[in-house]
Amino acid sequence: MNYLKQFQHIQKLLQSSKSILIVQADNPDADSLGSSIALQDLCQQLSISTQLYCAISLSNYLQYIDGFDQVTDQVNQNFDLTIFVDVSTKTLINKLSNLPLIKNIKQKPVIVLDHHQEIENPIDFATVIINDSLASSTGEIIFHLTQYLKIQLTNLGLNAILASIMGDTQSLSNQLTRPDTYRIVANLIDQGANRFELDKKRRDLNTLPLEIFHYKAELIKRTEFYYNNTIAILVLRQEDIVNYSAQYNQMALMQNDLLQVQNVKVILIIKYYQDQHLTTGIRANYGYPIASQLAKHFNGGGHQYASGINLAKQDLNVFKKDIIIKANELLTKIDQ
Ligand SMILES: [Mn+2]
Repeated sequence: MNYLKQFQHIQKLLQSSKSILIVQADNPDADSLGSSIALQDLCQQLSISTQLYCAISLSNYLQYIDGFDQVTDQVNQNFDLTIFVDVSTKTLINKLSNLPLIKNIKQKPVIVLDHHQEIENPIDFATVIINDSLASSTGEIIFHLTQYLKIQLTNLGLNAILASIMGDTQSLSNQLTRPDTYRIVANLIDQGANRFELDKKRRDLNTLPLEIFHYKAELIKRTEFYYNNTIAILVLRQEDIVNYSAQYNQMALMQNDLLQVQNVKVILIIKYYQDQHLTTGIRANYGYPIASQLAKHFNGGGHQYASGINLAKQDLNVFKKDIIIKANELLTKIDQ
């Protein structure tokens, strides 16, 4: 995708801004965090002040990314431009949509930078949108923006983009990784990013407490398999979320192992909250790119191999039955 027109527009918007609000969606991850920090670094070079906002508090597993502490859910309303990173659907800014802050955001220019494939309920109040599903990550788009603006990021910003790319490509191993992704990573490292250090920090942070190791055994036992073991499904309840989610992200804990189980093609990790709201993380194995389609069927979104759903007021058993049937339908289509 050629971003020239959008970049020209973004450049103009940046030139007329003194203070920018950078917003992550309700599903913050390494990409949205890395993108926010990189944009903050970019803005600093332009003497623009920034506030990094996320309505949801970031999971501790993201602490390996320097700049983690910059993100807050308390902002002052004194900004003149908003940039949404790694999101282009209103469904994933649900929390923000119910706050007075959204009114202020809508009265001023809005930039959306994203790379998600299936978009339901798009952010319709944006001034400029870049949504490139060929980009490995939003961080990659921001890398191109820095090149276009001829801005030299500091090592903090360079490492943040690297964290974005590594996060969304699972360390350059999944289908989002293209030749260009390697070139960008090489370029970042040339400029001073340090992959070894970033990886080490992430591994050190993600060492398993013994309690989590034992909890993992419990989750393995609780995982159900359907349709000749092609679909693995795990339901997490309020107590799982309260007792463990902040300490260790269950998807990160389980996904690699579940995707390695013989015959498994898609995994579904459902978080069912006390108020009957639920989220579902979907991951698919290579050759079965159904994740975004499956999520879309339930008003969610994402990529071919990784996506998510976020729904209010659901009957768990009905939802579970529906999603298993729909997943099987999509898998069967591929195998026909
Ligand atoms: Mn992303």
